[in-house]
Amino acid sequence: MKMTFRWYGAASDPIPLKYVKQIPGMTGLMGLLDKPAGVDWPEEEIKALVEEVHAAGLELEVIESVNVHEDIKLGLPTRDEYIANYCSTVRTLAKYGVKVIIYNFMPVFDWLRTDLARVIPEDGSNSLYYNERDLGDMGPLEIVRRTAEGSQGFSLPGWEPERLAQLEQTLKLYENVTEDDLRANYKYFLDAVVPVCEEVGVRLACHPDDPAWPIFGLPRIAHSKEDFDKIVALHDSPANGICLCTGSLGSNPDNDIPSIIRHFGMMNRIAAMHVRNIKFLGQHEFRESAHLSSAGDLDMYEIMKAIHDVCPDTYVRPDHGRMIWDEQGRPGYGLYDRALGAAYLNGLWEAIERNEMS
Ligand code: DNO
Repeated sequence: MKMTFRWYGAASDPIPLKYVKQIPGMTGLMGLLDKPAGVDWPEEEIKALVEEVHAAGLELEVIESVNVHEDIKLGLPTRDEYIANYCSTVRTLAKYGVKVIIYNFMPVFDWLRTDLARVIPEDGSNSLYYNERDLGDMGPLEIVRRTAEGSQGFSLPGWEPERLAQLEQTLKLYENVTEDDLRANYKYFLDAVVPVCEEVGVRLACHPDDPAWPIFGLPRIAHSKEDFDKIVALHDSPANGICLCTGSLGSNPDNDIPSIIRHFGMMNRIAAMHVRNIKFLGQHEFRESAHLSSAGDLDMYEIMKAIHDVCPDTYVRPDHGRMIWDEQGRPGYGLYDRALGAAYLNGLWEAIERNEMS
């Protein structure tokens, strides 16, 4: 297992790489260049990023994310140009040592919450929160406005303003797109990109829908074991992998996370893991909790044990922390609670390993 940390680049992330390096057991980053979907990432910028990360004593073997252009998901004629750019970016990233590329295939919205700083009454910290009832009252345009407002001035992953500026138009384009259409467009993308990944030694890692159900009537095809069975079958290759996010899939209590990890790990399809805990508050209502098992509803020991048993060499990152100790930062991506999360997950790992040896 390689413990990693999501980092947004020196221009946009208030957390210096030096601090990341000081978290015990941290080996590297899940890093990115802040580029709109569809762009071919320039080699000189990739090179500069890799050098900066290496200079801090960290690795950059995982990129999160290279986003998929909406025209690819919609299957528009313009998709070929964007797919060619995607393939070119894969090649350049591989040249600089990248091994895994995380992305998602969610139409329009990436992750979605109805409150980015919900106060947790027990201890006064705050975290990301979702309540389907609030969403119903809001509608897509309102949620975009509220999310931008709640972001404290930080760019949010998956919420690029230039893309969301065309929200109404994009939502219209999806009106007649079914889940099967989306899956067919997904296959077209994978059939073009996976062979390039195989050639250069990169694995794609598809992030689940977050939350794990359809929203605003949009087709979503990546939120259960059955969905991912279909995705891995779209193009049969270890390079067509999964970024198994425990909190995203885990937002639906019907998803048994340790068993899903075991299922896809045994198929050699887990390319990366996001590990976090969540607290269920009601039907389609949850908040993100501290990583500790007892702080939420997921069994973090069983999750780490499953990783240990079926994909022990994978990349793991602590996911969305709460905001604690009055930290000001990007919602979900502060330093303190994610550092605590990493320390806790490393502790579980050490205990699991020791136990195996005895
Ligand atoms: C949210 C993240 C996601 C993830 C993308 C991958 O915090 O986990 O935005 O990075 O879905 O493309």
